[in-house]
Amino acid sequence: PAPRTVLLTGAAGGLGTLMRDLLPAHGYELRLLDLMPVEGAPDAITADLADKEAVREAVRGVDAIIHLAGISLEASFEKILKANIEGTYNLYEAARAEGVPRVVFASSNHAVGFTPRPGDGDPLIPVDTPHRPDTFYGLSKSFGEDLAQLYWDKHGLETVSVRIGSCFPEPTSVRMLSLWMSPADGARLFHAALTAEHVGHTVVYGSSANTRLWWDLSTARALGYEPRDDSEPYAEKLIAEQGELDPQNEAHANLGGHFVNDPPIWPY
Ligand code: NAI
Ligand code: 15L
Repeated sequence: PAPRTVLLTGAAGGLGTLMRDLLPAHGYELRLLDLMPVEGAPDAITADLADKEAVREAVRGVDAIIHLAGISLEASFEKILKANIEGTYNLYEAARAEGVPRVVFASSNHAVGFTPRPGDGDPLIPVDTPHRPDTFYGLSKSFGEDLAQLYWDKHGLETVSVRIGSCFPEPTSVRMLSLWMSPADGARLFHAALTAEHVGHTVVYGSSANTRLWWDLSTARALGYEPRDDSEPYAEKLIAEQGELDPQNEAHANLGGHFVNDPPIWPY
């Protein structure tokens, strides 16, 4: 049967807030978890992924988990270790112990951020390109994908790892013209990842059907994902404001953009 009750971790964050609005229309009842209180949701679970007991209780009885919680930008290794590496381990261990059959894991383009972006006429980046994290943050997403593979091979717990590009209401940079995932397409992709049969551990890229796409959406489409949006209507204005990407600039030459140079910037 299609999953109905879904635990959404990171529900107070930017993407979590967008998905809280959009996923119920696809037929889901959401159970919410975050370190921070979730505005307008008094029933949300306020817990740290470090709290194994709370995480175990939070996953009990759900049909699937969308795992968004964690540090979403570069930070010190110690902070990334706690929130993203140990936190994701705690979540998978709880899911295994409670028999939750599937996780949709918010991986990131930054797991492969040092991959050169394709130029005109070059092939799109495939999902089996080697991990080339651009930050400790990206490294934690590489780890999460490997953890998902381990829990599939060893325990039969399925995951769709979605290497999200940039999911915001609108693209705000020239780079995002290639990586943008509209919130509505994001909800469509999560829905496909929750309902496709026999996914084992599947890695997909997460974006809309952008004219300037850099990566291959075929594994996402194979789940039943049919993107409807394209960033192209934003192109003229963004290029007029910011100029075309400069291949001589390292922050423009790779998939991960400025993350290849970013110092730890996480505020807490
Ligand atoms: P965000 O930073 O707005 O939200 C993350 C949420 O996780 C926050 O509400 C935070 O309180 C919570 N959190 C952090 N540490 C926690 C812990 N130890 N225990 C419980 N909750 C914790 O990030 P955003 O943009 O909403 O991203 C959500 C997920 O998607 C993140 O895992 C991010 O890495 C990933 N992602 C997002 C992209 C995007 O375009 N928004 C692109 C690629 C990946
Ligand atoms: C990410 O992984 C971040 O979580 C998000 O805030 C954006 O910076 C996005 O990548 C991006 O590369 O645009």
